[in-house]
Amino acid sequence: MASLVFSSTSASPVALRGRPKLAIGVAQPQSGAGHVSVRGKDRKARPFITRAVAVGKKVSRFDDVAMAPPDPILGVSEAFRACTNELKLNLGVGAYRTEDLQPYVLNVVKKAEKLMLEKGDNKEYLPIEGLAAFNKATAELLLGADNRAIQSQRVATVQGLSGTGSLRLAAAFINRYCPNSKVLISSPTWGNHKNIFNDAGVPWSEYGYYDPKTVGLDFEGMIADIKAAPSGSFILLHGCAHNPTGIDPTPEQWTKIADVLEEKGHTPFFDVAYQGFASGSLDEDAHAVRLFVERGFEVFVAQSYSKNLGLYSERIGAINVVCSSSDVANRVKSQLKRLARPMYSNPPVHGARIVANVVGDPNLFSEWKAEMEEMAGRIKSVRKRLYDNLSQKDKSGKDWSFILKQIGMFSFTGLNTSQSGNMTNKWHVYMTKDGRISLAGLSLAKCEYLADAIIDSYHNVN
Ligand code: PLA
Repeated sequence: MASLVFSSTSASPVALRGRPKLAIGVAQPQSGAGHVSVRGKDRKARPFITRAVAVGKKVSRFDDVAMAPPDPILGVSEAFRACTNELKLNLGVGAYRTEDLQPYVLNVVKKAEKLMLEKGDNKEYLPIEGLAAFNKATAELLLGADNRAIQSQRVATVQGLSGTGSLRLAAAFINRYCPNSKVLISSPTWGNHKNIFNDAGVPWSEYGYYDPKTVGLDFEGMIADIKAAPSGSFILLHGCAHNPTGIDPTPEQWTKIADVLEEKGHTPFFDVAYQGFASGSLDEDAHAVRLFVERGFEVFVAQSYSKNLGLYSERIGAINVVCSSSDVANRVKSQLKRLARPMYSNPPVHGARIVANVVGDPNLFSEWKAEMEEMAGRIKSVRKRLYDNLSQKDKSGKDWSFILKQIGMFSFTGLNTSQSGNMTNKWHVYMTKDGRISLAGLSLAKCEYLADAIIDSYHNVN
């Protein structure tokens, strides 16, 4: 089918200023804004042919497609790549860099890949639900191998296209099977959550989370909003290392959150994108999820191996639905598979094999834990250095200690949109407009420069 049409009804081609004349083109419906048959229905054709005649310009049926704005997070990396200033620093996307600011492939990943090559694994399709060894490993990593929900086969696990794809699959499930429920997301949250639920047609609203006055958790607001939500809502919670704030509830606060969810008959929906990356311990970072499972909730959990195994581009993660019985889990899993099949058919195998090999081999597993601690440790040390530099250099008396209290990859600086703009325009520090910086992309050597940029932006820009 022709996607470009040319004037076909005009007697003579119209010359565009300075451009060659257009050829008389492909035959199209002759009646101007006529009718075309689309899947048996008569639909009114767009009047683009008429316009083409009027201006004599080559037109596309996609003329009305507007330019999409750059992605607020991944668009920052594009802008960074285009910048030629040698001082430039990319603190936009949450991607781990070495002290030399180079991407890092974990040694355990290289070892697992070597083993895979030696074994000569084939490239056959995976089942729709993914690699069995991966699904087993990922649920055990999340809940603990001896978890009763796993032992009683109450967990429906489906390999997903990393965290994002797993969240999207769960959102499609909610849309199909809980069509009258809404999802509550924290304010603020990872920017893509809203896109995911919007595209899946799941209504959402926000619950209070961040208190700008204390640069801490607005626990009262959070509880009040969760209480006020219609019973049976899904409450999206960040399992650990809340993005973008870096502020997590304490264990006592998690217990209270669970009380309210129980009272209201809400379903917890965890996004676990940073297990092991927040504290350096896989078990510690799974505390909240395990608490809810232990208390008998049915729980959704999306997992990602982008950060903790550095498998960003392998797109490996999972959606787990902890159900009240193995029978329900079987049915839920069958429907997740049914949703996945027309979307992407079945998931990619490479990352799944890496995870299964690393978790399944005791030596590689302990090596992984050591590497993860090292990565988490490097982030903690730049966090400390940045705080030291800010406190020493800023003579205004401002308290920067909130930076030390935040955990995970990010720091939420409290800089507003124009201050963040100054960071980029004047200092070539690329970051998201919400004031978030990825400490995983910062080196000790660059902390002082960053502190100067923050102090200037904070005090000299409104
Ligand atoms: N959930 C949260 C809370 C995240 O922060 C991210 C990634 C994901 C899910 C999805 O990651 P995945 O699909 O790669 O598994 N957030 C990043 C990258 C690190 C991004 O925006 O895609 C971020 O910079 O916020």
